[in-house]
Amino acid sequence: MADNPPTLERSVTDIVPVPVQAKADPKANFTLTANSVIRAEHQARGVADYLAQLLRPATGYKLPVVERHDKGRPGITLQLGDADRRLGEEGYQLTVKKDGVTLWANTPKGLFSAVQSLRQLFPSAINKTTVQKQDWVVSGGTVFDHPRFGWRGAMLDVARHFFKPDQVKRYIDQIAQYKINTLHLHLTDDQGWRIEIKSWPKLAEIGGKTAVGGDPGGYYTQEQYKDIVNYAASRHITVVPEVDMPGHTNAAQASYGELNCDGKPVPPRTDIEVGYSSLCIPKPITYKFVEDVIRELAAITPGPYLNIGGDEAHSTTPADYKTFYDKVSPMLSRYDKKIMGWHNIAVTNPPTSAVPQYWDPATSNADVVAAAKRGNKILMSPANKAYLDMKYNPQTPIGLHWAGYVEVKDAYAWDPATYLQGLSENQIAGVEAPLWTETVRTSADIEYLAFPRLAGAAEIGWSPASTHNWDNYRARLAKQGPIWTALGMNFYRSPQVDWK
Ligand code: TNX
Repeated sequence: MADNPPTLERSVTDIVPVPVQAKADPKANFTLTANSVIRAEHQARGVADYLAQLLRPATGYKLPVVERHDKGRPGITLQLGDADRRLGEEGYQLTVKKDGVTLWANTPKGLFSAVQSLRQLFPSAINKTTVQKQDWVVSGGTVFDHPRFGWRGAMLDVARHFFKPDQVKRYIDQIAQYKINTLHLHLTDDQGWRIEIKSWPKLAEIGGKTAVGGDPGGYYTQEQYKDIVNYAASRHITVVPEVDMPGHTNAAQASYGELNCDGKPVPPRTDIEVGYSSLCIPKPITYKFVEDVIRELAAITPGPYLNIGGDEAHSTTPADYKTFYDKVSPMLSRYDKKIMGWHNIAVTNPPTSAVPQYWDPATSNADVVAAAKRGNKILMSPANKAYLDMKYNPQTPIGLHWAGYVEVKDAYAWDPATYLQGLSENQIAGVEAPLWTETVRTSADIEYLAFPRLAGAAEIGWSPASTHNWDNYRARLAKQGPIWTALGMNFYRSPQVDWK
């Protein structure tokens, strides 16, 4: 071994999202070898197996998961419980020393966060799926880390374009790297209905057939949806399903004539207009339909929230909008779920457990501030900062630009706690980065728009405001590029970042 420690690709101070505290120690680098083990007690076994699965393909090592007190061989120890209280549920401590790595957290979720940080301390080639002949040196040092906000989300619109379960899982794995803990699935819209509802089978059979521009549609059976939810849970990600209403409902209205005031099904639509559709507010069957959907969706969704839409209901009068939610909002608690919805629902005086998601670029909104004063926590997704479907610049081949061009710096340079006038940090649930898919057709398209901007949203949601610094961020972001390349991911090589 050489006297000088090797220069590694990243150190603990390069982690994205940047940790609360990190201290690099190049003399404490650890080398993973064919002899290494992963030590974990029973309840940390799931995270240990996940870590082993991440490290085995590229190293070709066995990396057996053994009992925590099995001290025979060097390796990575997952220590669960009795960690610093400031770490909360999702925080962790990470120590890399010459003789081993220790991850310590109060919960398996915290250990999972630690694993995501640890991955970044390995050479990027650790992410390849075939055996690489090289040394596996982990950057030495210590990390003490916990999130600023509890809700750090990504949304995928599977309605405008349909993405198969494997594509959704691929995205889940990608967002998990940045400690995103919520996946909001936009399951229904004018152009497609993507979830099997057994009591209304034509929603999927007819409404599932279409997609934007005449592209192939599709839908998830309830079994497939549950499988996605379980996969997300294995990555400590909670799924929030959205059924958009009372607008954005053309696919449902094309499937069932009874959902229209005139009793006739509307023609399916595959263009990208918004604001023309509405459920028929006076008809009782509308509420039978909504309740059936909520009941079935609640039964297959273990997470606490269902998203009941509420955006751009331009064809529903304000009075009808209020009538609609007065009937629909109480349904959620009947099925033991809390409401998530677009911020427009703030005018309907939802229960304080509801989370309105703020999407407007405007920096003031009296209705949302009033909801926050009543006790609702607000999820921040201002379109000019957080929307992953906005083009980066006029040359970006896919994406929209109604909220402006959103370069990597724009997506990073904002503070969720101060963005909306009149709100303060404790009124914010967190940050979500939505990806609408009018122009997005493939996984490569998803990745091109989400990366690098999703990493920025994740850092804003996780890291302390005091760490916010563009120059520091862009230098760390540059070092994520080789990881994405090793993972076979597409990403936008923004000229704002000096990619290695
Ligand atoms: C607005 S903002 C929408 C979506 C579109 C998106 C495109 C909001 C809650 N709704 O229907 O897909 O813009 O960027």
